[in-house]
Amino acid sequence: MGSTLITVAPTGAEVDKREVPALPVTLDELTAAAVACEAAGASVIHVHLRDDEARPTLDGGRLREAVAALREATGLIVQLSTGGAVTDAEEDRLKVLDAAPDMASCTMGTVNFGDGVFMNRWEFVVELHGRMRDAAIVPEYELFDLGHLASLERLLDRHGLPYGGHVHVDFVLGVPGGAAGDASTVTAFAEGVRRHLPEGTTFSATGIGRTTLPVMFASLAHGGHLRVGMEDTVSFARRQPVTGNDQLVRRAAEAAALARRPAMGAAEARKLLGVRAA
Ligand code: KMH
Ligand code: ZN
Repeated sequence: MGSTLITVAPTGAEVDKREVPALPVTLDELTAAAVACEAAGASVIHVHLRDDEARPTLDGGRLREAVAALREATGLIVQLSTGGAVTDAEEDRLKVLDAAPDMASCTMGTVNFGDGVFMNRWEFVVELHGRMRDAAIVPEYELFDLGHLASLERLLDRHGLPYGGHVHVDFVLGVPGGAAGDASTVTAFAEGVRRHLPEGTTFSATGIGRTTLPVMFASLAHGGHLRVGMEDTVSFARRQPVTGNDQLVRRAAEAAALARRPAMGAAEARKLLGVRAA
């Protein structure tokens, strides 16, 4: 049955620190969260940074500093977000790769995103895919809608496999404007992966807000992996705010253990994803 890759997305670009004080926004808070999440069972960290006012930033200096700090403090695979915030320019999103992370996200199409639009033009996606391969960075292809799966099939057909040769995708479900966060949607995505993507493709799934649990259980049922974190979920249960990212990772690790697929360590995750040695 194998084991379960758990990715933690501790911060994101949308949650407001003033409303959610436990959100890690400084480098110290991010590093402390990363250490606790690794101990709880995470092997990958999906990183968005904030500035001194806790607003989302893609500042190159801060990104390099964060990559170095996370590598120093943990053995986690460091995955930088190239999605940023919906207001970020394409050029700034491409420059994220200059911070030389192990992995980076690559969203496979444009999607309505609450009241905003998360823009991912085809030419931009092709550019991101190519630059990641040139820089030996492993992509995590983010799929917010079923059409993104068809776009990924087209991308791989026309432009080849990513660095390392392994394809890993994440279903981001329950975004207002994207695919629903429920078990039947996870099934549709998992079927799509099996039918349309290269053999051996792995997937994780993320459910936004209250969809976190149905998506988690459905992904495990399909042999998938998990992504959790305060980027996506800030309530642990009804009227119970999340106390920290490690609380969400611990719950995911418990669910994975119950499914007889315990959380995998970072060394196994590196091998699975084709990420360079630490
Ligand atoms: N913040 C969203 C607009 C990613 O990190 O690649 C995009 C996002 C996806 O979070
Ligand atoms: Zn993100």
